[in-house]
Formats: sequence, structure tokens, C-alpha cells
Amino acid sequence: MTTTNDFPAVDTLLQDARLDKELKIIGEKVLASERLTPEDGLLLFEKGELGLLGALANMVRVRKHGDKTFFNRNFHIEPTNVCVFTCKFCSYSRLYKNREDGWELSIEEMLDIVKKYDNQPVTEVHIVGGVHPKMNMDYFCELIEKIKKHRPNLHLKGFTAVELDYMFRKAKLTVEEGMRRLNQAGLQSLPGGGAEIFHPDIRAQIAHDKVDADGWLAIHKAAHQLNMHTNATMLYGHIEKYEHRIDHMERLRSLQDETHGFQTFIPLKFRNKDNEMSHVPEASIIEDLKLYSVARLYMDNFPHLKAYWPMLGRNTAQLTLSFGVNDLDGTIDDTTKIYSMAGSEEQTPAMNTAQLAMLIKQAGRRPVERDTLYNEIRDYTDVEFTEEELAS
Ligand code: V47
Ligand code: SF4
Repeated sequence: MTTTNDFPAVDTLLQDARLDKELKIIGEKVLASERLTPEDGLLLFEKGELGLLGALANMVRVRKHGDKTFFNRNFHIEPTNVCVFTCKFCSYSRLYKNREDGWELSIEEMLDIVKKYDNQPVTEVHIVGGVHPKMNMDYFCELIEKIKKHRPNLHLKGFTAVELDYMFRKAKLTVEEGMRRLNQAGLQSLPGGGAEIFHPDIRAQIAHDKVDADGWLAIHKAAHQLNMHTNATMLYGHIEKYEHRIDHMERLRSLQDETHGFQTFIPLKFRNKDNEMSHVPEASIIEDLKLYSVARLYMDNFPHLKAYWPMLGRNTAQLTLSFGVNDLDGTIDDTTKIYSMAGSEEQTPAMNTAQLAMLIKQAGRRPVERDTLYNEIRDYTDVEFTEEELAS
């Protein structure tokens, strides 16, 4: 069998005579950098022990990125929490028809948020929110143009495929036309939201009225064809089965083979507070770590795997760094509205750069600040932080 002196833990696990034969074959494929089939992926979920999955995922992560763990400095703008859709897992939106406790920001209010960061070294603004029928294409083009005029070097990542699908259909534009217009206005990349679970059997139960899998993928493909980069998410740990996770990852991996436009895969843990799926128990930490490991092994053409710490919690996010993850999103000031409403224990609004870098160092990794396109800005490995910075 193939062996590698660099990863003795993997060798030891694969040589153990008690290891299931099929798992051993999959492990050897990973060692030889061969692609896993959907059947392999399913078997990893069903039979793979966390120790083996983690050792394999960590090996792949180290091969791709060494000890680097990326984060960026960004802030979010949520134009509205009013939404015409009725996703059962959503704790955040207020239905358009009873929107008394919803908010709707004007363009000036959103520009004021951007201006608040004028003297801060943020590199990205992430715009994402509910789907409000009055906030249309023209509105968002104006917003994008004004932000770009105010701060041309700020990278503008915005709008899930769900928001875009609605916006394009209202404006009677094809996906390609709509995407081009937003790109010309200054939109540079797309976040990965709205993907949830693509399989129609599950999507019909949790998000029946928004864009379907083909629509979501077509929007990301159109963005890739304009040389825009995008991310992809998967909402896991609710009513989906392992086979639905593999189906989801397979659809993304196939599109990535065609376009190479995805940067990062972001599994999002379902949180069950204050939504119509509160009766569904949340996944265990073991299940979280297995999922991240299998994602790293299966999504072989996605460069980056991100754990979104405001949702996962800091401790689990730190653990994922040994299970394939190489990105922890950002030091963000006010992003947790969606997740604190959904039940994440993470009520503290932000980790500053010192705290996030320390969390990464404690896991034995190198904290590296990146921009949206993963250009490296600064390696924090040898930076000494003051007690004040770490405590604030
Ligand atoms: O699509 C909603 C999720 C997503 C819940 O691309 C929930 O860099 C868990 O996509 N429990 C939006 N998740 C957020 C998103 C995102 C976040 C961070 C970075 C990036 C990126 C993208 O939030 C939605 C949905 O899947 N969500 N409700 C819930 N109860
Ligand atoms: Fe609307 Fe997004 Fe919530 Fe679905 S998840 S109801 S699309 S805000």
C-alpha cells in the first residue's frame, strides 16, 4: 500500500487489521489523491470513525494549505429582515405580510454603515438579507455604485442566489443579463447562502417556495462566467439524510469541474431556536466534525473549507481546524443577528483580530489574514498581542 512518512497517524490507522476493508480502500484512495465516488462518501458517513475521518481530512488540508488558517476583516450589511419566502428553518425573517417588527434600511442608512468603517482596515463588505419586494435591481445597483464610489477598494460580496433569482425575475432579466448588470455596477463576488439542501425531497419540506437547485446553480455559473468568484453553503443537521448531503456536494463538485469559480465550501449547522423546526434536535459536535471531514475529502476541487464561527460557536470552530477546515471567516462586528436569533450560543458580537488569531494559534495553526480572493495580507503567527487586545 502507499505510505507516507509525513502522516504516520494515517498509516497506522490504515494498517490496523481491524479496519473495515471498504474504509481501507477509501483511505488509500485519499492517500493517492484519487477522487471519491458518491458511494465512497456515503460509506464514510455511515461507517467512518471520527479518528480516521479526521486524520484523512487533516492530511488533505495540510497538503493543500500547510498550517495556514485564513480569516478576513469584513463587515455585514443586512438591508432588510423582511422576506417574501417562508423557509421553515429561518429564525430571522419577518414575513412580508406581518412586517411590523421588520427593518428596511434606506440607501443612505446603508452608506452610513459603510462610513462607520472608514478608518478601519476592513477589506470586504458582505451584503445579505431577506427578500423584500420593494428593494429591486435599480435599488441595489444604486447602493453598489454608491459604496464603490465612496470606497473603491472595498471588495463587494453580496446577495444570495435566492435574492438574485427574485431580483432578476422582477426586473424581467435573464440570469446572465442580471448578473452582468450587477457586476458592472460593482458587485465582485457572491456569498454562498440559499443553497440549503438541493435535493427536492428535502427542499420541498424546508424551503419550498424559493429558488430550486438548478436555479441556484445557474446563478453561480453565470457569475463564474463573468470571472466572479462565489462560495457555496450547505445547511446540515436537520431532516436531511447522509445521501442528501452527498447529493448536494456532488452537484457543487460537478459545477466546479466545469467553471472553477467556487472558492469556499461552508457547511452551516442548523440551529433550532425560534423557528418552525424547533422540534428538530441539533447535530452533535461529533456529527459536526464528521461532516467537516467528509466535506474536505469529498469536495476535492474546492480550495477552501470554512467554519463560520458565529454559528458553530468558538470552541467547535477551533476543533474543526483539526478536521479539514482552513478558514474561519472573519473578525466581524455585527453579523450575528441571523445566528443569535437561530440559537447559537455565540451572543458576543465579535472576536477581534487578536482573539481570532489566538484561537487559531492555540489549535497549532498559523493565523493568516486574507482578502476576499485569498491574497495573503498578514501572517500573525509571530505577532505578540497585549492582554488588553486579547481581553477587549
Ligand atoms: O442560506 C438561516 C442559513 C444562510 C438558519 O458566503 C441558518 O462567505 C442555521 O449563507 N440555522 C445565510 N443556519 C448565511 C450565509 C453565509 C454566512 C457566512 C458567510 C457566507 C459566505 C455565507 O444562513 C442561509 C441559511 O442556510 N440559516 N437560518 C438556522 N436556523
Ligand atoms: Fe427568507 Fe432567507 Fe429566511 Fe428563507 S432563509 S425565509 S429566503 S431570509
